[in-house]
Amino acid sequence: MKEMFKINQFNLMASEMIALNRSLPDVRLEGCKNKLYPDNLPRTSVVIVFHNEAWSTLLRTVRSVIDRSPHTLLEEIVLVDDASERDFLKRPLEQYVKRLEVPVRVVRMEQRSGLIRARLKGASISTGQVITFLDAHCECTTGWLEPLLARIKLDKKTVVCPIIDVISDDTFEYMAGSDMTYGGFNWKLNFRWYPVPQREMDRRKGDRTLPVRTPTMAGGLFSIDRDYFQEIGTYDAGMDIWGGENLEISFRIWQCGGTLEIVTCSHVGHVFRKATPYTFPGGTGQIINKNNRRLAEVWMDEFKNFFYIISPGVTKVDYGDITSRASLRQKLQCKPFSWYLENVYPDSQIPRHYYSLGEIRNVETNQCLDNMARKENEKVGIFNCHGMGGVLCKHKQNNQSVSSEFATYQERCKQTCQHFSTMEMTEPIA
Ligand code: LR7
Ligand code: MN
Repeated sequence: MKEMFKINQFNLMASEMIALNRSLPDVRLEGCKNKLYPDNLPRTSVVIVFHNEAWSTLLRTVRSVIDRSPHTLLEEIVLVDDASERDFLKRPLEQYVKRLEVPVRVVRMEQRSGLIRARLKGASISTGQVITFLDAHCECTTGWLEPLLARIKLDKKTVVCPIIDVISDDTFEYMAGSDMTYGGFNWKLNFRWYPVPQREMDRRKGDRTLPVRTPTMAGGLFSIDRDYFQEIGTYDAGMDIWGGENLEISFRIWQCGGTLEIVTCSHVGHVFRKATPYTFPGGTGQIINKNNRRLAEVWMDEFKNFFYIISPGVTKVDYGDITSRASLRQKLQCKPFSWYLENVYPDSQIPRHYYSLGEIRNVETNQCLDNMARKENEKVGIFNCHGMGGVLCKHKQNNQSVSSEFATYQERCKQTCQHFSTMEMTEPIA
Protein backbone atom coordinates (compact mmCIF):
# COMPACT_ATOMS: atom_id res chain seq x y z
CA MET A 1 0.00 0.00 0.00
CA LYS A 2 2.78 2.41 0.94
CA GLU A 3 4.69 1.68 -2.23
CA MET A 4 1.62 2.18 -4.39
CA PHE A 5 0.75 5.41 -2.59
CA LYS A 6 3.79 7.08 -4.13
CA ILE A 7 2.62 6.52 -7.69
CA ASN A 8 -0.31 8.92 -7.52
CA GLN A 9 -0.02 10.37 -4.00
CA PHE A 10 -3.21 8.62 -2.94
CA ASN A 11 -4.05 5.14 -1.73
CA LEU A 12 -4.07 3.46 -5.11
CA MET A 13 -4.48 0.05 -3.51
CA ALA A 14 -7.73 1.11 -1.86
CA SER A 15 -8.93 2.70 -5.08
CA GLU A 16 -8.29 -0.50 -7.00
CA MET A 17 -10.33 -2.51 -4.50
CA ILE A 18 -13.38 -0.29 -5.03
CA ALA A 19 -15.80 -0.84 -7.89
CA LEU A 20 -15.67 1.67 -10.73
CA ASN A 21 -19.43 2.10 -10.36
CA ARG A 22 -19.62 2.13 -6.57
CA SER A 23 -22.64 3.60 -4.80
CA LEU A 24 -22.30 6.92 -3.02
CA PRO A 25 -24.34 8.53 -0.30
CA ASP A 26 -26.80 11.25 -1.29
CA VAL A 27 -25.29 14.13 0.64
CA ARG A 28 -27.57 16.87 -0.69
CA LEU A 29 -29.60 19.15 1.54
CA GLU A 30 -33.17 17.88 1.88
CA GLY A 31 -34.44 20.96 0.05
CA CYS A 32 -32.41 20.00 -3.00
CA LYS A 33 -33.85 16.54 -3.45
CA ASN A 34 -37.25 17.56 -4.78
CA LYS A 35 -36.30 20.60 -6.83
CA LEU A 36 -37.63 20.58 -10.37
CA TYR A 37 -35.62 21.71 -13.37
CA PRO A 38 -36.77 22.68 -16.89
CA ASP A 39 -36.92 19.91 -19.51
CA ASN A 40 -34.92 21.68 -22.16
CA LEU A 41 -31.64 22.24 -20.37
CA PRO A 42 -28.56 22.80 -22.55
CA ARG A 43 -26.45 19.70 -23.23
CA THR A 44 -22.92 19.47 -21.92
CA SER A 45 -19.63 18.01 -23.00
CA VAL A 46 -17.55 16.83 -20.07
CA VAL A 47 -13.83 17.54 -20.50
CA ILE A 48 -11.37 15.66 -18.31
CA VAL A 49 -7.64 16.29 -18.66
CA PHE A 50 -5.07 13.98 -17.13
CA HIS A 51 -1.38 13.33 -16.83
CA ASN A 52 -0.40 9.85 -15.61
CA GLU A 53 -3.72 9.39 -13.81
CA ALA A 54 -4.49 5.99 -12.25
CA TRP A 55 -6.84 3.73 -14.22
CA SER A 56 -9.29 3.25 -11.38
CA THR A 57 -9.72 6.92 -10.48
CA LEU A 58 -9.92 8.07 -14.12
CA LEU A 59 -12.47 5.45 -15.09
CA ARG A 60 -14.44 5.90 -11.88
CA THR A 61 -14.73 9.57 -12.84
CA VAL A 62 -15.98 8.61 -16.29
CA ARG A 63 -18.40 5.97 -14.97
CA SER A 64 -19.85 8.33 -12.39
CA VAL A 65 -20.55 10.91 -15.09
CA ILE A 66 -22.29 8.32 -17.25
CA ASP A 67 -24.20 6.67 -14.41
CA ARG A 68 -25.42 9.84 -12.71
CA SER A 69 -26.19 12.20 -15.61
CA PRO A 70 -29.35 12.10 -17.71
CA HIS A 71 -28.00 10.95 -21.09
CA THR A 72 -30.19 13.48 -22.84
CA LEU A 73 -28.03 16.16 -21.23
CA LEU A 74 -24.71 14.51 -21.96
CA GLU A 75 -23.24 15.33 -25.35
CA GLU A 76 -20.00 13.42 -24.87
CA ILE A 77 -17.03 12.93 -22.61
CA VAL A 78 -13.67 14.18 -23.85
CA LEU A 79 -10.54 12.76 -22.24
CA VAL A 80 -7.42 14.78 -22.92
CA ASP A 81 -4.20 12.91 -22.27
CA ASP A 82 -1.48 15.40 -21.43
CA ALA A 83 1.40 13.23 -22.66
CA SER A 84 1.07 10.50 -20.04
CA GLU A 85 3.77 7.88 -19.80
CA ARG A 86 1.61 4.88 -18.84
CA ASP A 87 0.86 2.12 -21.36
CA PHE A 88 -2.58 1.40 -19.92
CA LEU A 89 -3.63 4.94 -20.81
CA LYS A 90 -2.91 4.31 -24.51
CA ARG A 91 -4.77 1.57 -26.44
CA PRO A 92 -6.37 -0.13 -23.40
CA LEU A 93 -8.08 3.12 -22.51
CA GLU A 94 -9.35 3.64 -26.05
CA GLN A 95 -10.64 0.06 -26.14
CA TYR A 96 -12.37 0.37 -22.79
CA VAL A 97 -14.22 3.61 -23.49
CA LYS A 98 -15.57 2.30 -26.80
CA ARG A 99 -17.91 0.00 -24.87
CA LEU A 100 -19.46 2.77 -22.81
CA GLU A 101 -23.03 3.98 -23.38
CA VAL A 102 -22.01 7.58 -23.98
CA PRO A 103 -19.56 8.76 -26.66
CA VAL A 104 -16.13 9.08 -25.05
CA ARG A 105 -13.33 10.56 -27.12
CA VAL A 106 -9.67 10.34 -26.23
CA VAL A 107 -7.34 13.01 -27.56
CA ARG A 108 -3.64 13.34 -26.89
CA MET A 109 -1.40 16.33 -26.45
CA GLU A 110 1.72 15.96 -28.58
CA GLN A 111 3.88 17.05 -25.68
CA ARG A 112 3.41 17.77 -21.99
CA SER A 113 1.46 21.00 -21.95
CA GLY A 114 -0.10 21.36 -18.55
CA LEU A 115 -3.71 21.31 -17.56
CA ILE A 116 -4.52 24.75 -18.97
CA ARG A 117 -3.60 24.08 -22.59
CA ALA A 118 -4.93 20.52 -22.31
CA ARG A 119 -8.32 21.90 -21.28
CA LEU A 120 -8.20 24.37 -24.17
CA LYS A 121 -7.65 21.48 -26.54
CA GLY A 122 -10.52 19.50 -25.02
CA ALA A 123 -12.83 22.49 -25.18
CA SER A 124 -11.93 23.20 -28.81
CA ILE A 125 -12.81 19.72 -30.05
CA SER A 126 -15.95 19.35 -27.91
CA THR A 127 -19.39 20.19 -29.28
CA GLY A 128 -21.90 20.55 -26.41
CA GLN A 129 -23.49 23.93 -25.70
CA VAL A 130 -22.02 23.77 -22.21
CA ILE A 131 -18.52 22.65 -21.30
CA THR A 132 -18.07 20.95 -17.94
CA PHE A 133 -14.54 20.49 -16.69
CA LEU A 134 -13.63 17.82 -14.13
CA ASP A 135 -10.36 16.64 -12.64
CA ALA A 136 -9.46 13.04 -13.45
CA HIS A 137 -10.14 11.75 -9.91
CA CYS A 138 -13.70 12.84 -9.27
CA GLU A 139 -17.03 11.16 -8.63
CA CYS A 140 -20.34 12.76 -9.52
CA THR A 141 -23.28 12.12 -7.24
CA THR A 142 -27.01 11.87 -7.91
CA GLY A 143 -28.50 15.01 -9.39
CA TRP A 144 -25.17 16.80 -9.80
CA LEU A 145 -25.69 18.00 -13.36
CA GLU A 146 -29.22 19.42 -13.64
CA PRO A 147 -28.80 22.26 -11.12
CA LEU A 148 -25.58 23.37 -12.83
CA LEU A 149 -27.12 23.46 -16.30
CA ALA A 150 -30.26 25.16 -15.00
CA ARG A 151 -28.24 28.15 -13.81
CA ILE A 152 -26.54 28.48 -17.19
CA LYS A 153 -29.87 28.21 -19.00
CA LEU A 154 -31.12 31.12 -16.90
CA ASP A 155 -28.10 33.25 -17.74
CA LYS A 156 -25.26 32.11 -19.95
CA LYS A 157 -22.90 34.49 -18.18
CA THR A 158 -23.21 32.45 -15.01
CA VAL A 159 -20.28 30.11 -14.44
CA VAL A 160 -21.09 27.37 -11.95
CA CYS A 161 -19.22 25.02 -9.65
CA PRO A 162 -20.59 22.11 -7.64
CA ILE A 163 -19.83 21.69 -3.98
CA ILE A 164 -16.58 19.76 -4.00
CA ASP A 165 -16.89 16.80 -1.65
CA VAL A 166 -13.82 15.11 -0.23
CA ILE A 167 -12.76 11.66 -1.31
CA SER A 168 -10.17 10.60 1.24
CA ASP A 169 -6.71 10.10 -0.27
CA ASP A 170 -6.23 7.42 2.38
CA THR A 171 -9.45 5.39 2.50
CA PHE A 172 -11.44 6.70 -0.49
CA GLU A 173 -14.26 7.35 1.93
CA TYR A 174 -16.73 9.88 0.53
CA MET A 175 -17.30 12.91 2.78
CA ALA A 176 -19.73 15.73 2.10
CA GLY A 177 -18.20 19.14 1.50
CA SER A 178 -19.71 22.17 3.20
CA ASP A 179 -22.23 24.54 1.68
CA MET A 180 -21.01 27.13 4.18
CA THR A 181 -17.60 27.73 2.57
CA TYR A 182 -16.73 29.60 -0.57
CA GLY A 183 -13.65 30.42 -2.58
CA GLY A 184 -11.16 33.17 -1.79
CA PHE A 185 -7.41 33.61 -1.90
CA ASN A 186 -4.60 34.85 0.31
CA TRP A 187 -1.79 37.32 -0.27
CA LYS A 188 0.36 34.66 -1.87
CA LEU A 189 -2.41 34.12 -4.42
CA ASN A 190 -3.19 30.66 -3.15
CA PHE A 191 -6.79 29.59 -3.55
CA ARG A 192 -8.39 29.01 -0.11
CA TRP A 193 -11.79 28.10 1.30
CA TYR A 194 -13.37 30.62 3.68
CA PRO A 195 -16.71 30.74 5.50
CA VAL A 196 -19.59 32.15 3.45
CA PRO A 197 -20.05 35.63 4.91
CA GLN A 198 -23.27 36.81 6.50
CA ARG A 199 -24.03 39.21 3.64
CA GLU A 200 -24.23 36.27 1.24
CA MET A 201 -26.46 34.30 3.61
CA ASP A 202 -28.70 37.36 3.86
CA ARG A 203 -28.87 37.85 0.10
CA ARG A 204 -30.22 34.29 -0.15
CA LYS A 205 -32.57 34.95 2.76
CA GLY A 206 -30.96 32.08 4.60
CA ASP A 207 -31.93 29.49 1.96
CA ARG A 208 -28.87 27.27 1.75
CA THR A 209 -30.19 25.48 -1.34
CA LEU A 210 -29.73 28.65 -3.40
CA PRO A 211 -26.43 29.17 -5.24
CA VAL A 212 -23.66 31.00 -3.41
CA ARG A 213 -21.87 33.83 -5.21
CA THR A 214 -18.22 33.01 -4.77
CA PRO A 215 -15.24 35.34 -5.34
CA THR A 216 -13.13 32.50 -6.76
CA MET A 217 -13.36 28.90 -7.90
CA ALA A 218 -11.06 26.05 -6.91
CA GLY A 219 -10.48 25.52 -10.61
CA GLY A 220 -11.03 21.89 -11.46
CA LEU A 221 -14.79 21.44 -11.48
CA PHE A 222 -17.08 23.86 -13.27
CA SER A 223 -19.56 24.32 -16.10
CA ILE A 224 -19.58 27.21 -18.53
CA ASP A 225 -21.56 28.07 -21.63
CA ARG A 226 -19.42 27.41 -24.71
CA ASP A 227 -20.05 30.80 -26.34
CA TYR A 228 -19.47 32.63 -23.09
CA PHE A 229 -16.21 30.73 -22.54
CA GLN A 230 -15.09 32.07 -25.95
CA GLU A 231 -16.39 35.55 -25.30
CA ILE A 232 -14.47 36.06 -22.08
CA GLY A 233 -11.26 34.66 -23.51
CA THR A 234 -11.19 30.96 -22.50
CA TYR A 235 -7.89 30.58 -20.60
CA ASP A 236 -4.50 32.25 -20.72
CA ALA A 237 -2.64 29.80 -22.97
CA GLY A 238 0.62 31.31 -21.73
CA MET A 239 0.17 29.54 -18.40
CA ASP A 240 2.04 26.26 -17.97
CA ILE A 241 1.39 22.93 -16.18
CA TRP A 242 -0.59 23.88 -13.06
CA GLY A 243 -1.71 26.86 -11.01
CA GLY A 244 -2.98 30.39 -11.37
CA GLU A 245 -5.65 29.67 -13.99
CA ASN A 246 -8.33 29.23 -11.33
CA LEU A 247 -7.93 32.73 -9.90
CA GLU A 248 -7.34 34.15 -13.38
CA ILE A 249 -10.67 32.90 -14.70
CA SER A 250 -12.40 33.89 -11.45
CA PHE A 251 -11.18 37.50 -11.57
CA ARG A 252 -11.94 37.67 -15.28
CA ILE A 253 -15.49 36.39 -14.90
CA TRP A 254 -16.33 38.93 -12.23
CA GLN A 255 -14.40 41.90 -13.60
CA CYS A 256 -15.78 41.39 -17.11
CA GLY A 257 -19.45 41.19 -16.24
CA GLY A 258 -20.12 37.55 -15.42
CA THR A 259 -21.16 35.73 -12.26
CA LEU A 260 -19.43 32.86 -10.49
CA GLU A 261 -21.44 30.57 -8.27
CA ILE A 262 -21.25 27.47 -6.17
CA VAL A 263 -24.46 25.57 -6.80
CA THR A 264 -25.08 24.00 -3.43
CA CYS A 265 -27.49 21.36 -4.76
CA SER A 266 -24.74 19.88 -6.94
CA HIS A 267 -22.17 17.62 -5.29
CA VAL A 268 -19.06 16.16 -6.92
CA GLY A 269 -16.29 14.39 -5.02
CA HIS A 270 -12.58 14.96 -5.60
CA VAL A 271 -9.54 13.13 -4.26
CA PHE A 272 -7.60 15.82 -2.39
CA ARG A 273 -3.89 15.13 -2.31
CA LYS A 274 -1.20 16.46 -0.04
CA ALA A 275 1.50 16.39 -2.70
CA THR A 276 1.67 16.35 -6.48
CA PRO A 277 2.71 13.06 -7.99
CA TYR A 278 3.93 14.44 -11.30
CA THR A 279 6.84 16.58 -12.47
CA PHE A 280 6.79 20.30 -13.17
CA PRO A 281 9.25 20.61 -16.06
CA GLY A 282 11.29 23.74 -15.35
CA GLY A 283 10.64 23.70 -11.61
CA THR A 284 7.49 23.91 -9.52
CA GLY A 285 8.20 27.38 -8.14
CA GLN A 286 9.17 28.83 -11.50
CA ILE A 287 5.99 27.64 -13.13
CA ILE A 288 3.56 28.64 -10.42
CA ASN A 289 5.22 32.02 -10.00
CA LYS A 290 5.11 32.64 -13.72
CA ASN A 291 1.41 31.80 -13.89
CA ASN A 292 0.66 33.93 -10.85
CA ARG A 293 2.58 36.85 -12.29
CA ARG A 294 0.55 36.67 -15.49
CA LEU A 295 -2.56 36.68 -13.36
CA ALA A 296 -1.40 39.60 -11.22
CA GLU A 297 -0.06 41.69 -14.09
CA VAL A 298 -3.20 41.43 -16.19
CA TRP A 299 -5.97 41.58 -13.60
CA MET A 300 -4.85 43.03 -10.27
CA ASP A 301 -3.77 46.60 -11.13
CA GLU A 302 -1.79 48.19 -8.28
CA PHE A 303 -2.92 45.44 -5.90
CA LYS A 304 -0.35 43.16 -7.51
CA ASN A 305 2.11 44.86 -5.17
CA PHE A 306 0.65 43.03 -2.20
CA PHE A 307 1.65 39.81 -3.87
CA TYR A 308 5.09 41.08 -4.87
CA ILE A 309 5.94 42.51 -1.52
CA ILE A 310 4.97 39.37 0.36
CA SER A 311 6.93 37.14 -2.05
CA PRO A 312 9.74 39.35 -3.35
CA GLY A 313 11.43 36.42 -5.08
CA VAL A 314 8.53 36.22 -7.50
CA THR A 315 9.54 39.38 -9.33
CA LYS A 316 12.64 37.67 -10.64
CA VAL A 317 10.54 35.22 -12.65
CA ASP A 318 9.93 36.05 -16.30
CA TYR A 319 6.25 35.99 -17.15
CA GLY A 320 6.48 36.21 -20.92
CA ASP A 321 4.25 38.29 -23.15
CA ILE A 322 0.88 39.39 -21.80
CA THR A 323 -0.13 41.89 -24.47
CA SER A 324 -2.92 39.72 -25.86
CA ARG A 325 -4.42 39.22 -22.39
CA ALA A 326 -4.13 42.90 -21.59
CA SER A 327 -5.90 43.78 -24.83
CA LEU A 328 -8.58 41.21 -24.02
CA ARG A 329 -9.23 43.09 -20.80
CA GLN A 330 -9.33 46.32 -22.77
CA LYS A 331 -11.66 44.93 -25.43
CA LEU A 332 -14.11 43.55 -22.87
CA GLN A 333 -13.90 46.78 -20.88
CA CYS A 334 -13.46 44.88 -17.66
CA LYS A 335 -13.74 46.62 -14.33
CA PRO A 336 -10.72 47.39 -12.13
CA PHE A 337 -9.55 45.04 -9.40
CA SER A 338 -10.60 47.60 -6.79
CA TRP A 339 -14.19 47.14 -8.00
CA TYR A 340 -13.85 43.41 -7.51
CA LEU A 341 -12.53 43.84 -3.98
CA GLU A 342 -15.23 46.34 -3.16
CA ASN A 343 -18.21 44.52 -4.63
CA VAL A 344 -17.39 40.85 -4.91
CA TYR A 345 -14.84 40.17 -2.18
CA PRO A 346 -15.12 42.81 0.56
CA ASP A 347 -14.00 40.20 3.10
CA SER A 348 -10.71 39.74 1.23
CA GLN A 349 -7.48 39.85 3.20
CA ILE A 350 -6.19 42.40 0.74
CA PRO A 351 -7.17 45.79 2.15
CA ARG A 352 -8.91 48.09 -0.29
CA HIS A 353 -7.44 51.18 1.31
CA TYR A 354 -3.91 51.35 2.61
CA TYR A 355 -1.28 53.96 3.23
CA SER A 356 1.92 52.10 2.84
CA LEU A 357 3.25 48.72 2.00
CA GLY A 358 6.50 47.30 3.21
CA GLU A 359 8.55 46.07 6.10
CA ILE A 360 8.55 47.58 9.57
CA ARG A 361 12.16 47.99 10.54
CA ASN A 362 13.90 49.22 13.62
CA VAL A 363 16.65 51.28 12.04
CA GLU A 364 18.80 51.10 15.20
CA THR A 365 18.92 47.33 15.51
CA ASN A 366 18.08 46.46 11.90
CA GLN A 367 15.40 44.12 13.11
CA CYS A 368 12.00 43.70 11.51
CA LEU A 369 8.58 42.49 12.45
CA ASP A 370 8.49 38.89 11.39
CA ASN A 371 5.93 36.15 11.35
CA MET A 372 8.66 33.81 12.63
CA ALA A 373 7.16 31.11 10.38
CA ARG A 374 4.22 30.93 12.73
CA LYS A 375 0.70 30.18 11.63
CA GLU A 376 -2.19 32.50 11.03
CA ASN A 377 -3.53 34.15 14.20
CA GLU A 378 -0.38 33.49 16.17
CA LYS A 379 1.78 36.30 17.48
CA VAL A 380 4.44 37.89 15.36
CA GLY A 381 8.01 38.34 16.51
CA ILE A 382 11.06 40.45 15.79
CA PHE A 383 13.86 39.08 13.69
CA ASN A 384 16.82 40.30 11.66
CA CYS A 385 15.51 41.96 8.49
CA HIS A 386 15.85 39.61 5.54
CA GLY A 387 13.90 41.38 2.79
CA MET A 388 12.12 38.17 1.87
CA GLY A 389 8.65 39.36 2.76
CA GLY A 390 6.58 38.33 5.72
CA VAL A 391 4.23 40.28 7.91
CA LEU A 392 2.54 43.33 6.51
CA CYS A 393 0.71 45.90 8.60
CA LYS A 394 -1.77 48.49 7.61
CA HIS A 395 -2.23 51.42 9.89
CA LYS A 396 -5.50 53.18 10.46
CA GLN A 397 -6.25 56.86 10.77
CA ASN A 398 -8.75 56.36 13.55
CA ASN A 399 -7.96 54.73 16.83
CA GLN A 400 -9.47 51.35 16.16
CA SER A 401 -9.25 48.91 19.02
CA VAL A 402 -7.33 45.72 18.53
CA SER A 403 -8.03 42.39 20.15
CA SER A 404 -5.94 41.34 23.12
CA GLU A 405 -4.31 38.80 20.90
CA PHE A 406 -2.77 41.64 18.99
CA ALA A 407 -1.88 43.70 22.05
CA THR A 408 1.68 42.53 22.34
CA TYR A 409 2.08 42.88 18.67
CA GLN A 410 0.75 46.40 18.69
CA GLU A 411 3.07 47.31 21.52
CA ARG A 412 6.00 46.10 19.49
CA CYS A 413 4.81 48.03 16.47
CA LYS A 414 4.78 51.18 18.54
CA GLN A 415 8.28 50.58 19.79
CA THR A 416 9.55 49.83 16.34
CA CYS A 417 7.89 52.58 14.38
CA GLN A 418 6.88 55.56 16.43
CA HIS A 419 4.80 57.19 13.73
CA PHE A 420 2.45 54.22 13.34
CA SER A 421 -0.02 54.88 16.10
CA THR A 422 -2.47 52.06 15.54
CA MET A 423 -1.90 49.04 13.47
CA GLU A 424 -3.71 46.02 12.37
CA MET A 425 -2.11 42.88 11.20
CA THR A 426 -3.87 41.90 8.00
CA GLU A 427 -2.38 38.49 7.55
CA PRO A 428 0.43 36.70 9.29
CA ILE A 429 1.88 34.46 6.65
CA ALA A 430 2.34 30.81 7.40
O1 LR7 B 1 0.64 18.92 -16.33
C1 LR7 B 1 -0.47 18.55 -15.95
N1 LR7 B 1 -1.35 18.07 -16.86
C2 LR7 B 1 -2.60 17.64 -16.51
O2 LR7 B 1 -3.36 17.21 -17.37
C3 LR7 B 1 -0.87 18.63 -14.60
C4 LR7 B 1 -2.13 18.21 -14.24
N2 LR7 B 1 -2.97 17.69 -15.18
C5 LR7 B 1 -4.31 17.23 -14.81
C6 LR7 B 1 -4.34 16.27 -13.64
O3 LR7 B 1 -4.16 14.93 -14.09
C7 LR7 B 1 -5.72 16.52 -13.07
O4 LR7 B 1 -6.71 15.78 -13.72
O5 LR7 B 1 -5.02 18.37 -14.36
C8 LR7 B 1 -5.93 18.00 -13.35
C9 LR7 B 1 -5.69 18.87 -12.11
O6 LR7 B 1 -4.47 18.54 -11.52
P1 LR7 B 1 -4.38 18.15 -9.97
O7 LR7 B 1 -5.46 17.19 -9.65
O8 LR7 B 1 -3.00 17.73 -9.70
O9 LR7 B 1 -4.69 19.55 -9.32
P2 LR7 B 1 -5.32 19.88 -7.85
O10 LR7 B 1 -6.57 19.14 -7.66
O11 LR7 B 1 -4.26 19.75 -6.87
O12 LR7 B 1 -5.54 21.45 -8.08
C10 LR7 B 1 -6.57 22.41 -8.21
O13 LR7 B 1 -5.89 23.58 -8.70
C11 LR7 B 1 -5.36 23.44 -10.00
C12 LR7 B 1 -4.66 24.73 -10.29
O14 LR7 B 1 -4.08 24.74 -11.54
C13 LR7 B 1 -6.45 23.10 -11.01
O15 LR7 B 1 -7.35 24.16 -11.17
C14 LR7 B 1 -7.17 21.85 -10.53
O16 LR7 B 1 -8.20 21.54 -11.44
C15 LR7 B 1 -7.72 22.10 -9.16
N3 LR7 B 1 -8.52 21.03 -8.62
C16 LR7 B 1 -9.74 21.31 -8.05
O17 LR7 B 1 -10.28 22.39 -8.14
C17 LR7 B 1 -10.36 20.23 -7.23
C18 LR7 B 1 -10.59 20.72 -5.84
C19 LR7 B 1 -9.27 21.09 -5.20
C20 LR7 B 1 -9.38 22.18 -4.27
C21 LR7 B 1 -9.41 23.11 -3.48
MN1 MN C 1 -7.22 17.26 -8.50
